[in-house]
Amino acid sequence: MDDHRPHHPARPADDLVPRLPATRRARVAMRLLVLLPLLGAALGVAAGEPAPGSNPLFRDRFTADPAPLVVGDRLYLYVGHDQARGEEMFNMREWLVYSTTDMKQWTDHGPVMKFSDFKWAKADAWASQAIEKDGRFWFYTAVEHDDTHPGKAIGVAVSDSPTGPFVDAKGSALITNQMTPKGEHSWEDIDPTVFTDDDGTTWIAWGNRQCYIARLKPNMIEIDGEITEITPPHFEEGPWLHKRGDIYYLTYASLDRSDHTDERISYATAPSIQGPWTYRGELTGSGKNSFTIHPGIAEFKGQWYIFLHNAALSIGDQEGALGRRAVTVEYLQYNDDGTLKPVVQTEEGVSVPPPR
Ligand code: FUB
Repeated sequence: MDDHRPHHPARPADDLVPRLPATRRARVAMRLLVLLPLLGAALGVAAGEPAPGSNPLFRDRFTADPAPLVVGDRLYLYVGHDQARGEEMFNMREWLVYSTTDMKQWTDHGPVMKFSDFKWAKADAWASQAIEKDGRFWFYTAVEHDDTHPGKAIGVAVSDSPTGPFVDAKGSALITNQMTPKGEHSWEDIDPTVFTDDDGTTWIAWGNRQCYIARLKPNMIEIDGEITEITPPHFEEGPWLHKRGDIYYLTYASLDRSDHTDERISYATAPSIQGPWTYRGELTGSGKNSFTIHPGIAEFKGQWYIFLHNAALSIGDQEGALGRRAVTVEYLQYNDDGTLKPVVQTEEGVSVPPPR
């Protein structure tokens, strides 16, 4: 995939003065080393501090599965809290939310809910998404159901505020593994994405290996009618529904097992939420050091963004890993025909202007 970024501000000082004699280059490089911190200070960036808006977004905790929600002039970002230690695979017990008004400075609102707030769930605060409807906030979550309905399940919680706290809105799972008998594995029913169409109908899509979609009733806590399978090519998990203009987008974590071993992001488009969906290919490469990757898309103040995660962050003696990920953000740009421009995952993130 081509890097369509016009420049790379993190070039080493040596590259900036390649044609000067060695002693002169050393002197110029020394001056740059002295001047760069002063320039940073003038721009309000402390020495050694990443520029606001650069990746990963949060560096004091491991975060994964980003899900943005715009409310008024603020963008809220719901994430899973990765707490795996050592060789542990996943250890996710709660969801966190952060918010921003400028995509550079973030406010940490802390945990909004734990998996244990669903009395019928026994583990795993996995990928989730919040949506606003009729002035309330509905949080659709992936968790592990207790032994009455073995396997992963989808719950729905509600709050009067985007920062929670969220409480179980139904008292039982919205979707259980038993409702989608095709899948042969127990984690088929994960990663809900919710989307309200122009006619006011809210849809929920989800899945692992199989991707499903269904209408929600206006009460937001019941499926309305049939569950339909819409699995696009190489679908693995993490679907995200959005619409721009007349085009519907289904963006997801894909795994082309003939070609690579870590997930990438791919997408499909459709003229209607009910399809037909046309596969449009890969949008990103893999997340650094990470088997998983997960898309969350939003338009905010006239600019489109895609949130992702990788495993490039270390905190203390804990290095990035499958269960220690870090959320990132990149600009999302469209071609004139509505297809998406390839997204390159960068350290600069949105600390630099969008590519032209
Ligand atoms: O974070 C746990 C699981 O890993 C999510 O539900 C998947 O999307 C993958 O990111």
